[in-house]
Amino acid sequence: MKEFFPEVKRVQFEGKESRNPLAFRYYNPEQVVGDKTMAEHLRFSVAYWHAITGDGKDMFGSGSAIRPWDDLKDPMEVAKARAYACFEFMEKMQIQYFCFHDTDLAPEGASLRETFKNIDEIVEILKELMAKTGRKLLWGTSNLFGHPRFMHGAATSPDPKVFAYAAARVKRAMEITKELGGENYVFWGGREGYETLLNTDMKLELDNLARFLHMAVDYAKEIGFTGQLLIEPKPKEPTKHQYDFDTATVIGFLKTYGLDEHFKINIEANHATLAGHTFQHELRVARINGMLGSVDANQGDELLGWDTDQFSTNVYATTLAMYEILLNGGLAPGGLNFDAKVRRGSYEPIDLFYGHIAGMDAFAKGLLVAQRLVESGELEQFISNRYAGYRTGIGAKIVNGEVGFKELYEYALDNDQITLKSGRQEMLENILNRYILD
Ligand code: XUL
Ligand code: CO
Repeated sequence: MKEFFPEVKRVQFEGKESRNPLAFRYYNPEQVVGDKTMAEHLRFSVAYWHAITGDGKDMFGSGSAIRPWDDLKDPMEVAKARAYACFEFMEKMQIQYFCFHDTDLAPEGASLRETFKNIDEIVEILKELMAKTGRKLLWGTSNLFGHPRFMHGAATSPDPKVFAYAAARVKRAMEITKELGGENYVFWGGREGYETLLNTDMKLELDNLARFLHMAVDYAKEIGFTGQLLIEPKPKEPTKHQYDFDTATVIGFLKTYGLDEHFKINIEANHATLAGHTFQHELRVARINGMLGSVDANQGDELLGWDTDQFSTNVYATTLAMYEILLNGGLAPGGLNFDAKVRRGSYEPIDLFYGHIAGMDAFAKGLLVAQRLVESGELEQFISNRYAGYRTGIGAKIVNGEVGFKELYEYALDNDQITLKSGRQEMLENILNRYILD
């Protein structure tokens, strides 16, 4: 078998003194952190669409990437080469999982039947490679946004034929995910949103989106797909307003339509930024609602208002993310999927390695810091003390539902002298820095 990335051998852990840019300085898969190995905590995944299919094209220019299959002309031959290259990449990066959209795997055919045939051919290769290497599928999904047929949405399209077409794609993508032992199935509402309310029946679109997801739940049950179903929130791009705006919006939507017991959330860091939230905020909202399912690990640029999908290098953010993930008891069956692409100027194959190494080390370091933070209990202790008033006296009565406005009115009349306490934000920020820097 052809070696696609001969310039890189297996990327190994060399420790923080290493100056080898093709080594891990923090990610040591077998190292035990708390009750699990790093590999078990982090569950890294390669995003097929960025790492393998992506070619560096953007709104202003064509693909810039040099890839080892560039000499191949036949699109199916390219698709096959990519499948083998993906497994070589995972092997060399020590990454156990991958994720894909149906369309990442193979070119669209002239008909839906032909498209499925193309995809099936690649799925057979993936199956073989998975059996041979022990690599696993974190999640599958269907791309219901790229083709012009989805210009007005998929499940929220005004045209029921598009709704049906989208259903057929999800049906097949879910079957494939099951066939490959996928541990989750993701719904990112690509074009499920609107450009203007002047032409939009918002109520029908939302009702239809819920109908579509109910059908997906029913079908998963019918075929015995037991993986976790996930929704990935995003506030804008490509539509001006996406219905899955952020975690809180998605949870409200799921509850409104009786879907909440069937879905969890796949949180993407850059989507949090676009929604005006921190990554940690989105993780916290999902966690406290028991709905933190998986993570699309990347980061945005704080000076740019669009989805830049960069590799995570911000250790402050990865630390706080891993802190939420540890308090969640982990992510499994979810994981950390690098929904991240190298910059257009980083056009050489080796840049794919540098990108993933940067992200994996940033999360490994974040995990190590977060574990010490959780073990010390320093932050949780502060929070617990801050709310101590709710464990005794009138606070306990409020929490236990023993008082209403009448009783609180009487209480307030006799207790109107209030002594406030500092929130100590700067002290806490410095404590966090101590854990990161020491
Ligand atoms: C788009 C995005 C998608 C989803 C899967 O912003 O994040 O790649 O992760 O469709
Ligand atoms: Co994503």
